Amino acid sequence: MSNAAAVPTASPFLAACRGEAPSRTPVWFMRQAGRSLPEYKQARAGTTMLEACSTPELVAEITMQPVRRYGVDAAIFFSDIVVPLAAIGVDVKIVPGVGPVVAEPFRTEADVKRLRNLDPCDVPYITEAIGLLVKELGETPLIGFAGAPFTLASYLVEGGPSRDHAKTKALMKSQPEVWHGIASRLAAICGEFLRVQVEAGAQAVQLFDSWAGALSEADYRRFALPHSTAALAGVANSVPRIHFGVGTGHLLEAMTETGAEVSGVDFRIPLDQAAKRLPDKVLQGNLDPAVILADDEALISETDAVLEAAKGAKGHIFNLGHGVLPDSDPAKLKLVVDHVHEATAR
Ligand code: 1CP
Repeated sequence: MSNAAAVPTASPFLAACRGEAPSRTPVWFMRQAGRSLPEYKQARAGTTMLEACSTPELVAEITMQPVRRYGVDAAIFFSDIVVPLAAIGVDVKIVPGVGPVVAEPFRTEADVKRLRNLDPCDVPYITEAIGLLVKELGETPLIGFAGAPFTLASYLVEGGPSRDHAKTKALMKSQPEVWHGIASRLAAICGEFLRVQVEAGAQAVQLFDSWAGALSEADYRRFALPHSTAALAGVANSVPRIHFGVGTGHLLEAMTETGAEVSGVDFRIPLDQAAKRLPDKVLQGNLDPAVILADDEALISETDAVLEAAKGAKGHIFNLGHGVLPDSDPAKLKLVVDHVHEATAR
């Protein structure tokens, strides 16, 4: 059963995802919900991140905030990559200013069994929040998301955020069967988490493999790619799938082997180069998020440079090359949205 059929192709975002010609270049921003918006800080006051993620009215409100303020062409569901892990009973907290912290890291054969499958009944608040959003969003599509198995596993194995992912890599090399046990269970959890969101009405999904760039191509192919492919298979032939990683210039081609329709490109690879390497893919990206902090003249010229570089691509969804930085001025993000829309209206 696909929800995509009911969606008007008038959506520039969905048209671009499908490789059709949109009425203008669509734009949305990774991490557009939360972070820099004053109305977000107000809505979140006194609530922990995971409490907020399991409160449907709050999730719907925070998801809507950037849509109202910026007029972006898609909403991204307000949640976090660790929400499905918390939902199956993993003791994970999101510590302000740090990120996800896991009380008992996963490093042994016995730990593999601590990862049970996700059941839709574990996340009723996701279905409920998306139900509220689909009504409120009208024509604007909602993007559901999940963390890719490698990125999620890195939090589980390290116990929290890590620069070098050393314990994760050591586990892969010394106990590959434990690694594949953890990653394959995570793939099933991610796939189900994406499926629940699509069933509830999400019209596209993004798989965030934020830290995959830490792997060599050979290690990516052996330890991460099969699990990301399995996660994305859960929603194949239903909605467009976007696949994104940071510092993954050396993995661009390998990452397309997951089958995702859209390749997210970070700000380190010019889109014209990405287009030559991936002629069959719609590209998403890739303004450096730091440029949002530059003056208006630089911001507009860098935005134009991204639009120009994307001209050779099969299709283009304008975005940042990674998430909105916390110090970003909302007025600058609005300026970018308006400029992309005006410059590309057909
Ligand atoms: O637009 C949005 O903000 C949508 C919601 C969203 C998304 C898509 C959040 C809310 N998190 C994410 C994805 C996410 N979470 C990723 C992938 C995207 C990326 O690379 O930016 C990752 C790696 C995480 C893990 C995570 N959760 C971190 C990063 C820690 C690290 O390793 O450096 C952090 C800081 C969080 C907490 C979090 N998630 C989201 C918010 C608004 C917050 C801050 C919570 C707070 O203020 O307490």
